[in-house]
Amino acid sequence: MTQLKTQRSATFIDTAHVYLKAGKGGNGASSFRREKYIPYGGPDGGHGGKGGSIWFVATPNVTTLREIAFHPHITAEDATPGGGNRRDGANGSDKTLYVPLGTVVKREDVVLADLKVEGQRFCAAKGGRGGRGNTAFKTRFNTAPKISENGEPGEEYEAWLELSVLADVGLVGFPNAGKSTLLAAVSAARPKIAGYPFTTLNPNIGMVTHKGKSFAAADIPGLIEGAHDGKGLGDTFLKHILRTKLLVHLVDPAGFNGMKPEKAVRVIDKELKEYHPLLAKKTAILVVNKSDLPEAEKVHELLQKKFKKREIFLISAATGKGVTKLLDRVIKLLPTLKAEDLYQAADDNVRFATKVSARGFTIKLTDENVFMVAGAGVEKLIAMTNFAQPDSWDRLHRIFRTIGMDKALRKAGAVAGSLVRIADKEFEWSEAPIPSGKPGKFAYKYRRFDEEYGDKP
Ligand SMILES: Nc1nc2c(ncn2[C@@H]2O[C@H](COP(=O)(O)OP(=O)(O)OP(=O)(O)O)[C@@H](O)[C@H]2O)c(=O)[nH]1
Ligand SMILES: [Mg+2]
Repeated sequence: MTQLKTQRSATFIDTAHVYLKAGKGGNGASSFRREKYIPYGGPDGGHGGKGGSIWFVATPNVTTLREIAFHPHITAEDATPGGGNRRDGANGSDKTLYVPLGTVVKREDVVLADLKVEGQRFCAAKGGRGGRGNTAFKTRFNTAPKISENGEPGEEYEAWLELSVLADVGLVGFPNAGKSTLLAAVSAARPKIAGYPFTTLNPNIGMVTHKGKSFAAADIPGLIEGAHDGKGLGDTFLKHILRTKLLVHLVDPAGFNGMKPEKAVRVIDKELKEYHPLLAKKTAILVVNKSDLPEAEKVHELLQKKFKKREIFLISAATGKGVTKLLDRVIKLLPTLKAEDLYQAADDNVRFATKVSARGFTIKLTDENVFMVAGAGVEKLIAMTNFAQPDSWDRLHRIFRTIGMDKALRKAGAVAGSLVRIADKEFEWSEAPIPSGKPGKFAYKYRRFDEEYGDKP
């Protein structure tokens, strides 16, 4: 934690909504060796390169998500296609973005990664694999394949990055209790301090060094009754202290807006608990601040009576009285406490839809009588098929038959002339059987509907 840099009261952008698009794999090539004196040179089409991936790396040198929030379109480089003479395409370069320690990456509310250790890397969007060149499709039966795959598209989605500050100690309390004054007294942070409520609008973090030990303390805006529900500056900042190990709860002996200190303590306790049960479980030290005020001592005694089980300190953040004793206690307590793990990052296998097999697909009939086929596997297959090659069409038909799509379509009511849509491609489904190599077997012919490539010859 000691690597955390002092965060002066800069605007604190703590979420970023980003669009990730990893690089597309390069297309494979279909080519044949053509050389003098070498008749019937075999296929020599190289494979496409691998598309670049997008990585997030945790570093203490960055403290906000500001940069990323301002440049939300994040792409990694596409790969280049393979060529003749077995030349493989070049890989696209990866894109690496540095994020602050404590950054959580989410996709549709699923936590993908929780980056809290320096140097921790997370591949947020995987580049597409390169399409295979026709060398890969050579078999004993087809020594001259005119089939090559297109590159796989890179992973693409919208992600949310969230930063919850990794501080060891969280300063909480009503507005005006002196939280910022205390942070300024014990660290190099220079938060705004003033004699009115809600002076602090954004969290501040400061490194405290005391008797050779260091820890990070976060000062968050004051809480009021109903804060967990969004009152005042509300719950926006409570998440920053979710991961702290220790709470220092500051109490103003003058109370707040006519509320007595004892009630004020209970209100804050309740707000913390309502926001998150974890906050109620954290060790919390009560600190009566402003001991230079005449009523402070009495309030301290009263609270000691009312909250017998709790540790209660009496300090003056302004004069420094009692602060050393408080810090002595904090550095003694910290090593005995641990921060809870808030998130369980999702399994990698759940994340990469590209690992889904082609067999999983659904068929839906739309109002316009189009059979919509959906499924990560079949969509990827379509993206990787080179529709300019008749042999690739045949290969697609064979795969469709193998995975049971013909059967499923017929069962769903498809007849000759029915339209079938998969990803961005539309086909005309024809019952007319065509001979398919092996005698006695029939293939169902999918015909391209649009004009881009013309019909299958
Ligand atoms: N007399 C006295 N005044 C103090 C002491 N500590 C803080 N104050 C004053 O209390 C007022 C509020 O202090 P802040 O540190 O801004 O309080 P805060 O808890 O950060 O308030 P918010 O940011 O609004 O939540 C300021 O006028 C401080 O000068 C203290 O020990 N003694
Ligand atoms: Mg403040």
